[in-house]
Amino acid sequence: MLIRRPDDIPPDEITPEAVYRDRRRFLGAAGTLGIGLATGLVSTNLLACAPGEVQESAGGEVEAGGQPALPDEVTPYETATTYNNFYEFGTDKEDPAKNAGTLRTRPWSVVVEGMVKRPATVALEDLLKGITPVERTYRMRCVEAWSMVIPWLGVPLRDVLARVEPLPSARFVEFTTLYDPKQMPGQRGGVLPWPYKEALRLDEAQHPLTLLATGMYGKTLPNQNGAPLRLVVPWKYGFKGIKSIVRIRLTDKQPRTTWNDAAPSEYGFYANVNPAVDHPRWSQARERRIGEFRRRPTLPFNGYGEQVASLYSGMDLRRNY
Ligand SMILES: Nc1nc2c(c(=O)[nH]1)N[C@H]1C(S)=C(S)[C@@H](COP(=O)(O)O)O[C@H]1N2
Ligand SMILES: [Mo]
Repeated sequence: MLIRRPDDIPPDEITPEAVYRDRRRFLGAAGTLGIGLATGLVSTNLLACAPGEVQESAGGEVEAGGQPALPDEVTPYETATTYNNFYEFGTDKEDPAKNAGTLRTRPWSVVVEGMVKRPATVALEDLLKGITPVERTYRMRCVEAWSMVIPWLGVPLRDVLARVEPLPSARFVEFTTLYDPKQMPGQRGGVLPWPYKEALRLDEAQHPLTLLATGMYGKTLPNQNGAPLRLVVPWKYGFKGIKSIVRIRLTDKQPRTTWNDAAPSEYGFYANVNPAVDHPRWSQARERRIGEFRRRPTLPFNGYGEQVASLYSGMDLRRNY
């Protein structure tokens, strides 16, 4: 059964009619000015998180006319499944859709280990059995300054954690992607240290917005999107959303994470979406919603601040980026 919770993008925010009319008018205006398209093309060339030349559009942006938040429309399925970051299958956006067919997602087992009362190696179905699935439509903001809106299917990570019972000493949760260069050709090269790893603080992992996704758009997760199990943390940059998870480990020490290891000055552990903290090589103030021509302002915590900002009270979010 699909349940919509209030922490989704509220349906009236997905396409409020008045704003939608406004937006069409606005897009029309941008087109007439002939600058929206140029901005879009520049953003399309953003290289993935890897070191490389990233160009900021040169003064071609139009402000949102004082409108605080633009409407969110669900990104077309075709787009969300053909424009991907999944370096295990190549570094170009179209590579995962072309190459991820070699990933065998069944059978799939997950190791849950470390500081838990009930460590286990279980078939994915058993890990999730009995947990009420949810459907949540979330904005997804890549650190490369593009974004989408994706309806996920999955379970709250907190429900899975409750099942394995974290010990009182546990403070972090680490996730690991499958390592198998036969199935994942990108792992034969050294573009990243393999296997891909990510981690959350335990309270972030237990936040009700945090999902383990098994599907999107009402269907099973396509391989290129991280089948059969991927993390979704909507207030953080997309690279925290680790794909094809085989291991979940609870620990008392902050785990190392792949992008932070690869480029510590560019990608932090927290990676909360923050328009006020630029990436060293580009601005994070705006983003290109895939399918739109002009950039829109990036929202603090990707628009989920009301729900999650309290997790970070008292923390310096410039230092803990
Ligand atoms: N294992 C693994 N997980 C990963 C990545 C990756 O390269 N390998 N890329 C990350 C990045 S940078 C982003 S933006 C999202 C992209 O998810 P999507 O392709 O489903 O949109 O996946 C994240 N998870
Ligand atoms: Mo990303």
